Amino acid sequence: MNYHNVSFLASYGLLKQIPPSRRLEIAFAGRSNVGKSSLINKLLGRKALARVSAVPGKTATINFYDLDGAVHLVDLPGYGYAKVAKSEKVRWAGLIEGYLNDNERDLGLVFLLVDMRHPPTRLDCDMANYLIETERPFVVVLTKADKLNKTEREKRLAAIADELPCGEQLTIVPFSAQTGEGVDVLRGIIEEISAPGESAAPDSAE
Ligand SMILES: Nc1nc2c(ncn2[C@@H]2O[C@H](COP(=O)(O)OP(=O)(O)OP(=O)(O)O)[C@@H](O)[C@H]2O)c(=O)[nH]1
Ligand SMILES: [Mg+2]
Repeated sequence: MNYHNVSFLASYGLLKQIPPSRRLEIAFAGRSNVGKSSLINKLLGRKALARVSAVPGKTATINFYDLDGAVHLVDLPGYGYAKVAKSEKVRWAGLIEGYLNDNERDLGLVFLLVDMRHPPTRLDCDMANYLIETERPFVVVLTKADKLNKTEREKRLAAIADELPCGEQLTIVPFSAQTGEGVDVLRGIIEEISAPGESAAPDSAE
């Protein structure tokens, strides 16, 4: 997989605008400000392909990115941002659920991002439950790992499996968009999904 061959494809604000899948899709879900856009940029080695902001609630659309003509990465709007108008929340929820619920889509995996500094929120657990109920395979990514010291990190890693529904059965990956921790692991997972059985070791994923 060539991680330098990436491009922005399109943004959609309404479910009905989204065309049928043209490639295998991998989606990124998580609460607003958890680091979805930063993770996509880090994964694709680009500073600002996906828009990042200090102000939560920035990704108000579903954004599609092409990775080497092989996979489409799908940046979903963040949930749970209190300061967004109710009508916007309803529109976002419609987008997220409508996308995840569409069985016609070629959705290979969802990365569910959870802020590593805190226990998962109620909405994070609702999302995990939703993915379990709809039988969507997903991997949990613990974001902003650079912000924890060693003790905090170990504490969160020990606790998380008990805090998430079916946590014991989940793959859980610590990640930092700042240090690059976890990038190789996520790339390895993406390779495995896009070419099952042919996956190279994460080291050679460049
Ligand atoms: N220290 C640190 N900060 C991060 C990391 N990832 C994201 N951030 C910061 O967290 C803030 C939100 O990041 P985004 O990537 O925009 O988050 P998002 O999930 O896309 O947010 P929405 O689009 O609002 O849903 C920004 O200020 C980022 O710089 C990380 O791994 N480490
Ligand atoms: Mg975003």
